[in-house]
Amino acid sequence: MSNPYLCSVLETVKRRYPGESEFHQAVTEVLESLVPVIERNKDLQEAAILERIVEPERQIIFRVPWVDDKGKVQVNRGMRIEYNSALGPYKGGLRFHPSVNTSIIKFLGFEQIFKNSLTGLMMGGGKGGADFDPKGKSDNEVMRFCQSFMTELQRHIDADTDVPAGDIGVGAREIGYMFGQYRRIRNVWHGVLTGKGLDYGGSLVRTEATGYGCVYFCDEMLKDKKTSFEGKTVVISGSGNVAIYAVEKAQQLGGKVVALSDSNGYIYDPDGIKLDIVKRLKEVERKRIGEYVKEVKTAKYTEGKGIWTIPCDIALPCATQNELDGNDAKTLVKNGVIAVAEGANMPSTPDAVKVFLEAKTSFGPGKAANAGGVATSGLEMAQNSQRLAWSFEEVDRKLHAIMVNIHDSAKAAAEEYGTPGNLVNGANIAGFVKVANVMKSNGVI
Ligand code: NDP
Ligand code: 2IT
Repeated sequence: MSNPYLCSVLETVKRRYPGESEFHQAVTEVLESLVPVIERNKDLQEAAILERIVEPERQIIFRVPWVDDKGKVQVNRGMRIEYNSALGPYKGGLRFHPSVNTSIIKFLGFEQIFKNSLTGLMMGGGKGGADFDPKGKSDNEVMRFCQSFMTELQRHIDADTDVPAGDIGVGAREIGYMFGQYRRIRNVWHGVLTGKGLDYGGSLVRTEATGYGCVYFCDEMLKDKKTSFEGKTVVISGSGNVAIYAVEKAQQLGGKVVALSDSNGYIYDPDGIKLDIVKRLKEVERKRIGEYVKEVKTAKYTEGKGIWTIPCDIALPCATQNELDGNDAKTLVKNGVIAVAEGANMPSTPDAVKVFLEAKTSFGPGKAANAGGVATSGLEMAQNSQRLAWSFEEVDRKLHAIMVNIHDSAKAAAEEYGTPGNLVNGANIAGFVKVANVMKSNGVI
């Protein structure tokens, strides 16, 4: 990085949080994008905006004890990083996955600040989770875990303070159990979580929102290239919430989705993925994606990594961080990929991002391309405050408008600051400027 001030901010982060590689990666990318902003606006340095924005406002780490079905006491580690509340209540998901640690939750919370700012809604940034693995647990075990987790978390959150939602390993079932426990302990009924069931305050389109939003964003990038999803071959990684609804919208727009994956392997269906089968396997039966080939004989399952070797026009990484590296990116480019939009958070490594940008592949970074989920959470909060529920069409129309707006503001910021077409810089800058302005107006806090 060329700017000594930004270098010193990054050094402080690394010294204060040694070994937190995902967190360092996310901060480095944002700071690199901000070089021209800092050089043009000296007042940001005087107000120490960067030193303040990289340090979370509050970090809560807690023990989560629970009893499994065999009567054995289990202990997990829960956390919530309340990162930045300049634009509104802390907002961001909860991740339940054995890999969860402070580096991963801080990287996600940091990204969330800029993502939420890009939505144009009034939401600060936060993230939380636990190193709990819902896989293979009974519903009762998941319920007891969620109740124990919320018994501690409830003292830190509120509808106007911090509003968690889902992420990896946290879907409608987990949100339901956590909402129930919150209501029981606090004796209030309000929209303290988003992603709720439709019969208790959830919003239509929230389930679909991240996947749909990612495809809407990608469609805007394709329009800039005077093309569309129609007739394109699409590869989507993951087979969870984001991936499933990215498939649905890509298919609605005329794309042919040929592959999906999970952490064990990937399926390839040259005739196009049959989404009704995937939804049943994943959403109802909670099975592995490999089971698909038992029902669709023309499809093939391959153990391990390798989904990015499948030739495609459009790639949508929708699984997890750093799932697509420099070599994968080179393979995709060699095979003629024209657009990559990140449904997951930080799925492309820095090397991969470099390859895409150099090859002039249209590249939509996660904090812009996957903002549809949190944006629709913002719409859920608005409906809860009004005590009203909007129609599917109305929420979808608002989501679409937000995604178009995010694309256009990232594109405009990239141009304004001298890197036209670079939506990584554009998203980081457009997201940052709003938060920085509020932090300046609100004084040193
Ligand atoms: P789900 O838990 O529904 O699905 C996650 C999917 O990713 C599964 O197919 C899972 O496979 C796969 N996956 C998870 N970890 C790994 C890993 N280490 N290696 C390979 N595959 C892995 O989560 P979501 O679909 O909600 O989340 C997917 C991504 O989207 C995450 O990066 C999340 O942060 C991001 N995101 C989610 C939003 C939302 O609204 N849900 C909003 C914005 C971003 P397996 O079953 O084998 O673990
Ligand atoms: O990464 C994300 O934006 C999410 N997991 C969704 C957060 C939210 O509050 O809906």
